[in-house]
Amino acid sequence: MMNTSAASGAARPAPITVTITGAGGQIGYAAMFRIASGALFGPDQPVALRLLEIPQGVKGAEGAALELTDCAFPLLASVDIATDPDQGFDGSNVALLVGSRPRTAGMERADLLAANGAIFGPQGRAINDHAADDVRVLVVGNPANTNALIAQRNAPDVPAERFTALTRLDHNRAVGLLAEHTGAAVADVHGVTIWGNHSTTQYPDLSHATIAGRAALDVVGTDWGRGAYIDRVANRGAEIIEVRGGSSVASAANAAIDHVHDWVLGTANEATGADGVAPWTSVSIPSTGAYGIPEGLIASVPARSVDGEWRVVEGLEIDEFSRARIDASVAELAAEREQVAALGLI
Ligand code: NAX
Repeated sequence: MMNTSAASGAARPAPITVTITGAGGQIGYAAMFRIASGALFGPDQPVALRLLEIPQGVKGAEGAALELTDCAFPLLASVDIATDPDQGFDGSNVALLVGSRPRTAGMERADLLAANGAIFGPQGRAINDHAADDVRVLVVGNPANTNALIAQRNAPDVPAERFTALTRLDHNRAVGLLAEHTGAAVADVHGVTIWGNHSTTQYPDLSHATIAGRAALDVVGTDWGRGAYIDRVANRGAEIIEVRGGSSVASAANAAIDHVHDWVLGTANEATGADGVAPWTSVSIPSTGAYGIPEGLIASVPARSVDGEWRVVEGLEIDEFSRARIDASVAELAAEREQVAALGLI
C-alpha cells in the first residue's frame, strides 16, 4: 500500500477512513474530490481516503491521487492506494463499493452474478475481518442490490443493516424529472419513493408524493405519473448513455455522497413544507419484512435516517397498482438471490 499524501490536521477530530473501490474508474474519480473537500461529513471533519483497485486500474488511482495532492484539501488527511482488499478495508468507517464486473456482450445473467460474486464475496470477508466496528457499506457497482447481498452474507460479524445499495440516483432522478415536468422547485417535491431493484423493474412511486403540498398525481395526472414517468425514470441510465455517449458518472457519484451523508448525519427529520410530513429518501437496505418484501432481500424502500440508522417509513398505503409494481421488482431480487445461492455465493 502506498501513501501518497499526508497532510496532518492538528486540533481536529480524527479522520474518518473512507474506502473507495474502483477508484481508478469514472465514478470513483468524480466522487473522491468532493469527499476530500468535505461533502460527506461537513467542513470540520477530516477524511483519510483508501483507494482500492485491481492492478490494471492502479494507474488511474495513482493519477487521481496526484491531483488530490494538487488540490491541497485542508480536510484530506491521507490517500492510500491498495490492491489487496485486506489492506484497502483496514480500519474503514465507510466503504463505497464502486468497482464491479459490468455486463459485456453475450454474457448470461448467471455469468454476471458469478463474476461479481468473485469480487463481492472476498470484499465482504475483508470488510468483516479488517474494517472498523462502525463500518457502513454502500454498494454502487451493478447489479448493486445483489452485490450488496453477497458482500453482506460474507461478513457475518458485521450487523446486516450496515450493508446498503444505491437507489439514491434513481430517487434523485425521480425528483429532478418531476420538478422539471411541473416547473416546480426541487425543494417543493416530497414523498417520492423508489421501490425494489436498481434495474428497469424499479418502481418510482408518486402515490404519496407532494409538490408544494399538493398531491403529485393530481398535479401531473395518473396517465403520466403512472405511465411515461415510470419508464423515463427507470430508463434514465440508458437515456444518459444515448445522449452523452457514456454512463452516468457525476450524478452517480453525487447520489452516493447524498446516501452516505444522510446516513451519517441524518435526513431532515423535521416536518417541512405544506404537507407537514418529514421528508424521506430511497435506500436499498436489508428487508425486515415491511411492505411484504421478503426478509433479507436488499430492496429499495422509503426511509429516513435517524441517529445514524436507516428507518423505513411505516404505514404508507399501498394500492393495487403499486402492489403489482413493487411485487414485480421484488420478485426479480428474489430470483437473483436464488441464483447466487445456487452458485454458492451466499
Ligand atoms: P469504470 O469502468 O469507469 O470503473 C470501474 C473501476 O473498477 C475500474 O477502474 C476497475 O479497474 C475497477 N475494478 C474492477 N474490479 C475491481 C475490484 N475487484 N476491486 C477494485 N476495483 C475494481 O466504471 P464506473 O463508470 O465508475 O461505474 C462503476 C460501477 O457503477 C458499474 O458497475 C456501474 O454499472 C455502476 N453504476 C451504478 C449506478 C447505481 O445507481 N447503482 C449508476 C451508475 C453506474 O452505472
